[in-house]
Amino acid sequence: MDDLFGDMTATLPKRQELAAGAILLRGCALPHEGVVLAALQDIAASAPFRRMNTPGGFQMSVAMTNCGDAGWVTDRSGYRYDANDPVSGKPWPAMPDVFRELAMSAAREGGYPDFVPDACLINRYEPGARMSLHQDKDERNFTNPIVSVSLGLPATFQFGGARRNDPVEKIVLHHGDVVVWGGPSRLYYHGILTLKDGEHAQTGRARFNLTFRKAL
Ligand code: MD3
Ligand code: FE
Repeated sequence: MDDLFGDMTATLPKRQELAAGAILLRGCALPHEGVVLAALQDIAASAPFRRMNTPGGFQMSVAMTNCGDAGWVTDRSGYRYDANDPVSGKPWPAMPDVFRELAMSAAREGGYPDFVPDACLINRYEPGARMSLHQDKDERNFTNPIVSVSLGLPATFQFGGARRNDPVEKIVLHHGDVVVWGGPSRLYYHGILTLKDGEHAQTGRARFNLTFRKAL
């Protein structure tokens, strides 16, 4: 193993099973924060963050963009993956190698050696933004995990079970934390509580979350 991330298995990050098949890798992205944030800036320069509208007609408080072969979008007609950015009409920016490598390395760590993401949804939370309890089910094959990378301000993440009314647990996700959501947890309800104000040395008054998916 001689790739950039090969040493990640040597320096095993602290791992914690949050739920069946959900593995938290604390600080897993910290060695790569610089290159990841630089790549994120490049993506946002060609596909700017925007607050999308839900099918129900509400504007999301979280601003989003995407990279990869497909990007998650929502508007009055529904939720879906699209190869093109609806704002520019052009394909989403390519997924940077450092993104794919980070996601694959974490997935391997979490027990998914075959995971190859084709989509990365990038969420930007400013103070006051939140994401209400939902399931991620717009992807074609739920045997693939989702890998999430948190950067910047901390946020309280909320996750329940397979049913909306299942009891929820809360956990604070910090800069550099990575979670692999596979197995039963893949379809668990989850959300992010209202982001508190703060200042982060790398991201300022914001939290970014990257979710790597196999959408197609
Ligand atoms: C559990 N994002 O983009 S990341 C989302 O922090 C989303 O921006 C949140 O929920 C965020 O859909 C949560 C953690 C996460 C991501 C995907 C999951 C948890 C998940 C998919 C299934 C189960
Ligand atoms: Fe989600």
